[in-house]
Amino acid sequence: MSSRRNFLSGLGASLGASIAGITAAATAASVSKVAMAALPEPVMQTSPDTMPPLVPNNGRPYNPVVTLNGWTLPWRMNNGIKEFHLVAEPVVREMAPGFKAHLWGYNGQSPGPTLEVVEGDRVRIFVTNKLPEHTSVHWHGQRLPNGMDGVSGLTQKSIPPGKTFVYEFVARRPGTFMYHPHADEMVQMAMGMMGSWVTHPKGKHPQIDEVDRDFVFLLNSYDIDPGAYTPKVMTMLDFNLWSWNSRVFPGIDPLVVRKNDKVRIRVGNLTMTNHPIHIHGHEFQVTGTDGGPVPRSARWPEVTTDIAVGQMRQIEFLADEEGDWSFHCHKAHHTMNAMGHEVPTMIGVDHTGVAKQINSLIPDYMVMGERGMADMIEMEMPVPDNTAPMMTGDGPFGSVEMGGMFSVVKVRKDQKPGDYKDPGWYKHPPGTVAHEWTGKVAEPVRARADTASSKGMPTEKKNQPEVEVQVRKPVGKMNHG
Ligand SMILES: [Cu+2]
Repeated sequence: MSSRRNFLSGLGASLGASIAGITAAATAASVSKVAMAALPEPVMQTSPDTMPPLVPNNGRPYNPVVTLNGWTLPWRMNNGIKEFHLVAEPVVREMAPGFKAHLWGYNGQSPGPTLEVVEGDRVRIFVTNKLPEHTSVHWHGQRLPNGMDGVSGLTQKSIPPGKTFVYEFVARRPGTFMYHPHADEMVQMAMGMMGSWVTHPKGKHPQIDEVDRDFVFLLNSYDIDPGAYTPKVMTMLDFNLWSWNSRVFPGIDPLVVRKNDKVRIRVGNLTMTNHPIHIHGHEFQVTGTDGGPVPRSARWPEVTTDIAVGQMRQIEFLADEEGDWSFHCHKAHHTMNAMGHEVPTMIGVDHTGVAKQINSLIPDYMVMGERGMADMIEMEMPVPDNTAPMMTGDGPFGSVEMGGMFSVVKVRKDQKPGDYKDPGWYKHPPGTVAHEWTGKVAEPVRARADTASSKGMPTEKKNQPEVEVQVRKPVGKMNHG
């Protein structure tokens, strides 16, 4: 507690004598009039784990969301206004076990906490800037007075370092939103400044279903060299870490649901490219965007939905198939962690002899990727300290060979109501797992090149060389957008 007071006293004289009266948001009921006149004490989060949903204990009731590897910011009620306190500051974010990044965020983490309110709520948000440069907060997707829109220079002065600004508006429209700076945007978003916002409907809504599980997270990306801690902020497209809420698999928690739960997942994209988000074993519908609920007549089934830059999508499905179902971005290089981009394709190249010769010069030299790249995972290649494994995650059958934007939806029938602890790996019923065929295997019949014309195939085939010639593309910087 004293460290928080010290933190606040560092904000300068403007708070003055009222500091002693500031109380945590959780004990709002006992806060004195003097304290109410000051801004609420900021609530900080030190853990990157998925926090249990924050059940509201005042204001209109709602079914709270689960922020994947994140949390919801507590508020205090002040004369009917919901008051939040965001602190923009440098943070250390554990992106995966053993891999920490020096980012910028809010209230101790990147992304910042989720803000949850109810349609019609009047909301007041204090934003304290502890960054070394100015900032602002834009409330993406909201209906609000123009001067509350958070665009530095256009609708407000930016918030200088050390100062606190206040935003206030009514959350007019229910839905899924996000917040991020609109000041030195490229740098501040590349450093991890963003957060989710959910406005729950104030009662039964014709286009918004009640669900049992309601998840939210943001897609983000970083360019951090192996062994380094700080993102390269000038990177435009060539990012090497593709994350959900600033976590990479296997650091992303599973989405645990009970069999036959109705599940909603809200996803916002604050990277610089699109992400086709894909689920296994179920079909979903896109039930909403950051523009609001999709009319029921305009919904259709999908197993993948593309989320463009700056877009949000709300997907919903009935979790009626038990198992451990992959849930991931379908761009294959977005389910990989930090890798060198200039690795030539070696599949099919015979290195016999070459490696031996090089070994006499460089004893530790080894050839990578002759048979694909899967070998590299289990070889435990030496990597610099503080580097996320390129693709990994141990499953019950071996390495999952995934990193980045990947998680698992765990559907279980024996999970107790209200208990969403990680149940471990799915225990497949006997006879329901793909397995090796041990019977006779027939050799496939193939057309031979010299008999191709007699089988009605194009005659040019005759002139094809026996060995396929590999043409290697020029090696260089490629855009991985
Ligand atoms: Cu992607």
